[in-house]
Amino acid sequence: MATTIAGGLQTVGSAIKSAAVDDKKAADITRDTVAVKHGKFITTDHGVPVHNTDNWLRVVDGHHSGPSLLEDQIAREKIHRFDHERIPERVVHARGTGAFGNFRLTESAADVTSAGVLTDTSRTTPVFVRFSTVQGSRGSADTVRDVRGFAVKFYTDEGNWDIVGNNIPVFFIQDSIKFPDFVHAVKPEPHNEVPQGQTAHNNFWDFAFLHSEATHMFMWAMSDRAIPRSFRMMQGFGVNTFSLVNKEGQRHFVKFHFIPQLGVHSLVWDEALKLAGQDPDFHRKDLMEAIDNGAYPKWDFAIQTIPEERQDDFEFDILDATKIWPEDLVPLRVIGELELNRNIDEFFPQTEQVAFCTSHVVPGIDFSDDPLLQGRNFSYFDTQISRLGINWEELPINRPVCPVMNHNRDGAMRHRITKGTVNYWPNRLEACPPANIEQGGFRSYPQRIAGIKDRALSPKFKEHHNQAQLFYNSLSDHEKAHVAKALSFELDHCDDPIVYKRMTMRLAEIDLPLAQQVATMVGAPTPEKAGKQNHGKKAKGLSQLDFAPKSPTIASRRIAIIIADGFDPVAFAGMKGVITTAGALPFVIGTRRQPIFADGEDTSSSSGVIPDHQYDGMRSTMFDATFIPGGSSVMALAKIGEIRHWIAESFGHLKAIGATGEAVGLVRQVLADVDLHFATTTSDGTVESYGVVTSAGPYKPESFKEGFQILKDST
Ligand code: HDD
Repeated sequence: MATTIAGGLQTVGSAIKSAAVDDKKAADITRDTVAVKHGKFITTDHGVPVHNTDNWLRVVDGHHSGPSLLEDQIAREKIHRFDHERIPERVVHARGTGAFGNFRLTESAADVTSAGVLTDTSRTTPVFVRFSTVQGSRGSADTVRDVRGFAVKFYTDEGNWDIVGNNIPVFFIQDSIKFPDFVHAVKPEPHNEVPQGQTAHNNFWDFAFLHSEATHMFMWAMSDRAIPRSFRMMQGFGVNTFSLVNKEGQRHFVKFHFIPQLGVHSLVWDEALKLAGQDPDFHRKDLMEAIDNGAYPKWDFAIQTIPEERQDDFEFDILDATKIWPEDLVPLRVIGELELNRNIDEFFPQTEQVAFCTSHVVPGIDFSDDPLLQGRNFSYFDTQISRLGINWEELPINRPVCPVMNHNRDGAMRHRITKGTVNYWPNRLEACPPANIEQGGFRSYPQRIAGIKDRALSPKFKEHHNQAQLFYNSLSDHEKAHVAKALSFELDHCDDPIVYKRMTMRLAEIDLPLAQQVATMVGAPTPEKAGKQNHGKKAKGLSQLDFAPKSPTIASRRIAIIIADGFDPVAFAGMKGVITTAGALPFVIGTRRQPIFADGEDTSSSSGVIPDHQYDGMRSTMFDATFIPGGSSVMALAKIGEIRHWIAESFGHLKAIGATGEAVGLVRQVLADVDLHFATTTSDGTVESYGVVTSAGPYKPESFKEGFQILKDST
């Protein structure tokens, strides 16, 4: 916008002598001559300054408002533009949030690829990442139970490379032709467009039963992976099997991984449910707040590779997207780091219009015959055309940073100018020739293939339970308990008995006790015997407990400090200081958003603490922990039901609760039956010991307890 204005000014300015009109000169120039000063005033889209955008042009006589005039090109443009603001939302992954950042290669992978982005450690490659849910519409809530999209656009020197992944390493289906059926089944049902942002309905679970290939994936979707605490604390997976090709032309099959340096953390289900209503934009705000506060989220980038000649060495087909490559069979190799460090400037042009394609690979990276990837490669470009038009790659957010030159022409909204008299190849002028391999031209891997045409998959694709068992067996007890509760919740929302009865039979093929527990909860016949021998195998990297933070921290965690008149200023200042020093974000929650006075302070002065929020505007679910300083304030807090609920709910969500002095008694009172340890603050404000309410539940926020340790050590 500003460049257009400056350009416009340039024209007008040249009529008034100097091209560059600085503010001082501009003051001398009345609005009649140069109507626009460097974009400070509203204009029409055709650049004409507007003096009144609040009234339609109409006939008036000083007493009556007469008819509005069709001639009003300014009002018409404004309404036209409004009427055509919406574009089709994504057919899946409609709800998303994006940010900019960089990818830094830390170890060259030249042994397996020739791609510059994965071999040149001197590079820092700009990226844009969009996180998303799958099922809900563009305006649905962030914290629903769902898979999370994890799409990364690398603007490399050799063109854009898109990894269009999820936070779960496998998928519901093996063959992309099933995708429309899957999406129709998971999305709101055709007769009533219910439910929004949920898989808890007949059609999804009917589909899941009728496609046993979906078993492994729905076990992940029923785990805590599907209710992440933050986009910053979840893994990313390319899911499909791609290929890497090195300079010698050797191929390795590859899977891509993003491992969050903050560790993998989830909400608890009750919290996720409440946040969906209390703060539907929780994850979006969390990412933006962290970046605004300099707590840039980082992920280790890792690859798993299998040399082409070992393709058939596994009990599963390595091209099957419903299967992982267990780490003990195919180790991960960390070769880079992804960091997000810049929030978007405007949502629609960037996050809404960003468009990813699995078919966007750069030389050194290629596809595999993964039947899901093959269909994806067709679908993404196709869907962008209907969403953004054929020239969608000219939009700034989608435009490569390297030169684009070809003989593609025209189409709606084309704005790249390609000068010259030929737009075809070969041509007599040798204009815009292809690049040979040595010049960096992309060459598909010369794979030898043989076989017959048939609608079929290879035999190994027919096994659908081993890895679902491997996943469930590898979970900790409390993660398994959460899976059972999630399945009970989901199937409780299925009112067609055939759906939930058949699903409990499917669960018996994974784990009989799980199936029996869920069947009891949802009123299905209790399965008597396991459908399939459970080999009891486990694997690393499947439980969230395998992903502790690289270095325990409470940085970017949101901590509520609850006060009322008469709070203990030493405890308040002491704890607020160490929380801030540790990089966490303290939010003072008061009984009002007016001055709150410390113990003994003169209430007539205006010196009190101005809280960030008053308690009725917030909920414990929006914070990772709570601290309540002592003081005479506690008597008032003890009488406020919302505050007592805040304490009880925080405990129910297994969160750390800190308290000092009289507040210890309040917390103890509210939570009579648990073991409590509390911070005691000495008179000079140091925290002698620290403490948290530790629930009996296993889900202690280790990183947070460590964080309190940091608070203690840092006082
Ligand atoms: Fe997809 C969007 C991830 C299977 C067809 N998909 C989309 C997005 C993500 C994924 C993260 C949102 C991208 C963004 O933020 O704009 N999709 C996956 C993963 C899959 C997968 C990890 C399984 C491995 N998708 C899949 C299949 C098909 C599609 C099998 C079709 C055959 N996906 C699409 C799409 C979307 C899309 C319809 C809708 C919006 C878009 O492309 O840009 O083309």
